[in-house]
Amino acid sequence: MHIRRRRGWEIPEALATPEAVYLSRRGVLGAGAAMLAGGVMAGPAAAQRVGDAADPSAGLYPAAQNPRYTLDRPVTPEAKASVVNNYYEFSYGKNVAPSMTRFQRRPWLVKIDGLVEKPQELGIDDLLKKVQLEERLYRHRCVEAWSMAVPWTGFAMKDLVALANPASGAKYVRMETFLDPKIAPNQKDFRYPWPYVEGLTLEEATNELAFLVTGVYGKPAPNQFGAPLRLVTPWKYGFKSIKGIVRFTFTDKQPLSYWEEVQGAEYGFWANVNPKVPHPRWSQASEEDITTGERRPTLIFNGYGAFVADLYKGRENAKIWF
Ligand SMILES: Nc1nc2c(c(=O)[nH]1)N[C@H]1C(S)=C(S)[C@@H](COP(=O)(O)O)O[C@H]1N2
Ligand SMILES: [Mo]
Repeated sequence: MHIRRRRGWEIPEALATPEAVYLSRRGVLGAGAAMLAGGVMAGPAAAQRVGDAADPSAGLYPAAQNPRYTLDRPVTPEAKASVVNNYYEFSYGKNVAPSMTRFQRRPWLVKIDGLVEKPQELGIDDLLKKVQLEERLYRHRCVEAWSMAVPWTGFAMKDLVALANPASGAKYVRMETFLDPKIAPNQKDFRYPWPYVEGLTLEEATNELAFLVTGVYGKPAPNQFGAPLRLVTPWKYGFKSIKGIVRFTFTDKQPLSYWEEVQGAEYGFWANVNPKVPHPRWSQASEEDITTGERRPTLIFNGYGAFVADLYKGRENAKIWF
């Protein structure tokens, strides 16, 4: 006999009202983006060094939405999500964009090395030609106990893993953010171990949820979201979702991640969302919606257990929760 249980991604999307507003705006955004792309094409020099306003990949947006990933809450308005960010290289506060004036998203080289068939280095626009962009609506839960819901655009991380062709000994992917203190002022702050580093097991990296993000809200991601390439792992706390990635290293050793190095007693490698395991200094039982201020109960694996719980079978009592 079948007992049909609702799974995380089957939560009715009808609850997501502002999303309808956002979707109806997409047509307009798309047209604007196409015009920008035209402007960039007109001047080859401009296409090499671009900031927030123009992006040579703008013509790839908006990408089709994958209906498999639905929300149980409204999409966070872009105006809000754009001013509540974490990007320590630029600011220890939440409004990061004003500190990113020197950041340039092109040229942007991505290195793939370590235990791979053949190390490669490719420009972000060449990488974009090898993958299929899609839009996904994901919940986003910061370890600081706030949350939002974001329409990300990107590609499945398993496609990058396939491109890398890791050797049989590879067990982890280590990711690194760019390092340039002239551009990111806080990288001069020697209290912190720059560059930002994160890591996933190969099983996690090839799980369908692991998403490499290039855009948000139907257009190339504004700088503060981690343009031109960042990770999103929605079942983990937000600090796992490393921004401004320039390097993927396949390795047999568990990477030491940035926050683990800063404060290992409070932040670990796994960082799976669990309402029952408090941070040493605060509860994780509930979270605050950054738009409405409403508190809602936090869900185990941030509500994505149907996708990822199997990855951790038999390890529920291990340190996989921080
Ligand atoms: N390179 C880098 N990546 C980073 C961070 C950072 O400070 N530097 N902050 C992390 C944290 S704590 C969170 S919650 C998310 C925030 O992503 P958002 O600004 O898109 O909401 O980015 C993560 N990625
Ligand atoms: Mo975070």
